[in-house]
Amino acid sequence: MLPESSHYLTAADDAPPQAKGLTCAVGDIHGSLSKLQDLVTRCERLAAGAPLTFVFLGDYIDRGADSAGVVRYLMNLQSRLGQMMVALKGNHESMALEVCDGISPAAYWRSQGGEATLQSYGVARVQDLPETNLNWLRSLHLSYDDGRRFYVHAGINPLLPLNAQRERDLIWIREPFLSDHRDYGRLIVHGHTPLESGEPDLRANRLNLDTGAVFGGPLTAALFASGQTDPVRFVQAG
Ligand SMILES: [Mn+2]
Repeated sequence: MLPESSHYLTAADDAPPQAKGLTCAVGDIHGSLSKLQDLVTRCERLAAGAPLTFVFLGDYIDRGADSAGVVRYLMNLQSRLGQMMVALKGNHESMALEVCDGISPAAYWRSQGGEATLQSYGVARVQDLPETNLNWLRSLHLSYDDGRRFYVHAGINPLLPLNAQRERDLIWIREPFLSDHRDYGRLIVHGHTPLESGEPDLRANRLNLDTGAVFGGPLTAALFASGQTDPVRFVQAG
């Protein structure tokens, strides 16, 4: 057990190079293609040519109408942006891959929105998704640290250091993370737990960007500048 004082990373510990320019973090999409296109366009317009890194927080598929379109759009964006785009893995991508690999039965995932994903691809089984799409889903990252903020799908386990987190917590956790008030040395930027208000939830130690785009809310992005930790503004679509 580490002493409390060294429990979390501080800005000086293993700090990666600070992201230059702007960073745009995008909450849970769940097949909401038109909101995604609209949001990306707005963020690029706001950046006005300054270097802009996109960080997508996961849950691209399931529940919504066009998961196939969302995955294709993000794959194309990745081709265009290269290292200026980071795509994280959500629990819905994880569930789909576990079904694909025979680790989990299909029934639970299908009942959690997977059925809509299969329909959008026009296939009966997740194994029949295009190989390029499955490979892209497998390539997703679990977290991204820009030196001021730690980006994940769901949150972190407050009892573990940021560099020793477990996959299951990063993509599934709600409590005790959501009620934890400790300073982790980074602002935790996450989604996964929809906010009925339709507004992002900025706390001292975390920022939730899941404004329930697939449940009728907007899709939300936070725009960060390199010189400060809290977002400089929010951008919403839909
Ligand atoms: Mn989720």
